[in-house]
Amino acid sequence: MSRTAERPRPSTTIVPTDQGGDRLVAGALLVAAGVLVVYQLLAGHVIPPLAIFAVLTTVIAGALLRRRPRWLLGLAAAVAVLYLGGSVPFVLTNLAHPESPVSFLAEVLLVLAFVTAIVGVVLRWRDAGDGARRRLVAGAVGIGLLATAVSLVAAANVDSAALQDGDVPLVTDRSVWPEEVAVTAGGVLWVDNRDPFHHTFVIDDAEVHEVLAASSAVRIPIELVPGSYRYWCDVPGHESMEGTLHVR
Ligand SMILES: [Cu+2]
Repeated sequence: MSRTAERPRPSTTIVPTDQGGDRLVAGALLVAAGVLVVYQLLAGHVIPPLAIFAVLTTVIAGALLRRRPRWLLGLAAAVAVLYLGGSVPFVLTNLAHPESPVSFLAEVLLVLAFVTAIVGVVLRWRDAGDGARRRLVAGAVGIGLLATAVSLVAAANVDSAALQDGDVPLVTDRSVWPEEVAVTAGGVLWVDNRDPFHHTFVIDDAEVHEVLAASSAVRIPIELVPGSYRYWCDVPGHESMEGTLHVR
C-alpha cells in the first residue's frame, strides 16, 4: 500500500488565489489610467509624464487580470507611490481649487485611485477578506461623491467678469497665452480663461497675482508705469504660459 500517493501537497507550495483582491487593484489602476487619458484630451495635448503613467497603469492592470504573481502587486504599489510622490505640487494646487471642477476632480480621482491601489495591495498581502475590500471601495466612492458636490457648489459661486467697453482682452486657450498684449496705463485688461483648468495671471515686477477659475474671466486695472512686463502663470507645470505686456 502506497502512502505517498495520497499525501496532500505541502501547504507551502499552494499559492493562495484571491481574484477579488487582484481585480480591486487592477480596477483602481484602470480608473487612474482613464482619468489620465481624459485629462490630456481636455488639455488638448499630450503631457508626457501623465502619458507614461497611463500606459504603465494599463499594462500592469492588464497583467494583473491575467496572472497574479505577487511581484506584480508590488509593481502596482510602487507605481502608485511613485505617482503620488512625484505629483505632490500638482496635487496640492489642484486640490486647492475646487471651483475648477475638471482639474480638481481629476486630481481627487487620481489620488483616490492610487491610494485605493496601494491599500488594495496591502489588503491582498494580508489576505484580507471581501468585507475589508468593500469598505475600501465604499470609502473611496463616498469621498469622490463628496468632493464632486463641493466642487460643483464652488464652481457655481465663481463670478466671471464680462468684457466692458475699452477693456483689452487677453484670452487663454489650451494653456497658451498671446505672446504680446498692449494696454494704456490706467486701462483695464480683461483676462479670460477658456480652459477647464485654473490659471493665474502673474506680473512679478508689479506684484500682480490674479487667480482665474476654469472658464472664467477677471478684469485687472493696469496701474503701471509705461514699459514692458513679463506676465505668466505660476501654476506648477504651466511655466510655459507667458507673454509680454506693453504698457503705453
Ligand atoms: Cu496656467
